[in-house]
Amino acid sequence: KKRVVSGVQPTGSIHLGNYFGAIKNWVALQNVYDTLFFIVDLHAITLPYDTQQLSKATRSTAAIYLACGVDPSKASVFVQSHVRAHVELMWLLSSTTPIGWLNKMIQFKEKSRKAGDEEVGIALLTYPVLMASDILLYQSDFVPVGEDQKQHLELTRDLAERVNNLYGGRKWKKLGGRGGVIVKVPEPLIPPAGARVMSLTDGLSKMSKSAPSDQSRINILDPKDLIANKIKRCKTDSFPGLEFDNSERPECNNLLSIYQLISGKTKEEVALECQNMNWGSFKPLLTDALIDHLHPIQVRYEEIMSDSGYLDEVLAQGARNASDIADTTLHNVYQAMGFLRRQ
Ligand code: AQP
Repeated sequence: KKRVVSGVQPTGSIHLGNYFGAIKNWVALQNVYDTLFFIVDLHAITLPYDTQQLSKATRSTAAIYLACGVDPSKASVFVQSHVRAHVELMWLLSSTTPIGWLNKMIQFKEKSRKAGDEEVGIALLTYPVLMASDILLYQSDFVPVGEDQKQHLELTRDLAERVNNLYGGRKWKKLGGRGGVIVKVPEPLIPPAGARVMSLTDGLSKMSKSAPSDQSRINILDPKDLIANKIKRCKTDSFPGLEFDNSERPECNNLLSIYQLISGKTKEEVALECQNMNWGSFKPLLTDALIDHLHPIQVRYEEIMSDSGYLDEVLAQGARNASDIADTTLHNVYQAMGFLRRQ
């Protein structure tokens, strides 16, 4: 089976964007591929964060994966920091990563500009090397990537080729390595169209955990009343009727897209159903569809969170599975790079 890896940061509330852009797709992928889904807690410390919240958010994110349908009998679910090899391989890869490659990363430029120089740790710059380590450790064939992660995956691919070229020579072959491939070069898996969910308060920005206003997103765990309130107050326009793909109506396009995703209907069905509606009739429809879809997930989430033994066991088993694969790659990289083998 081909292998797929992916993860979400435990940096805040998991929202509809994370759900449709990542977690919901994993549920389909786990039936086809050998899958590893992790909670990327080591990435969550690249910007200032609350130490009181990190472990809670990590557990909660894991429970959300399961509540959304990720099945630990099919996929390995684990916490990134529980598999030491991630940080270790990162150091080895760091020696091979030209700093110029990192300086070009758009996300670094944007996030560091927002945070200000005194707040920016070097981890924000070297974050893509950790991401490369997350992927290469597992010899992944495919990585699901949204638009904003494409550049980082490209760097991962370049880095894999560089490692294979630099260290995949005679010594590696003498050790039994074949074809100079120490780490597999991964391919992007482009998510289904329309999976980019935009903010409720600005149809041109993506829905995001780090946006200051909670009104801008629907979180997976939002109670009914809050969902109703957020939809009631979300940004709309005063054009007649409702339509997709009118560049002057980004909010309308986004709300219809959310309705399409959450109801499982086709774009054509939604366009037809809503073309003559006004906001007063559409908003209750969208609210009900959101509540109907999220309620069962929330019930499962509560069940999972109330049985901490179960969640701990899932994460422990996931970390064992992941470590088995990761340790082999790490060992190979050490060997290929010429380190003295521990006896
Ligand atoms: N609005 C979105 N629409 C579709 N997909 C999205 N993702 C995030 N926002 C949207 C996808 O969710 C996964 C989790 O990514 P992450 O935890 O690394 O966070 P992120 O990409 O930086 O996005 P967030 O959740 O909005 O966090 P902040 O505010 O920190 O930027 C990824 O697969 C991502 O594509």
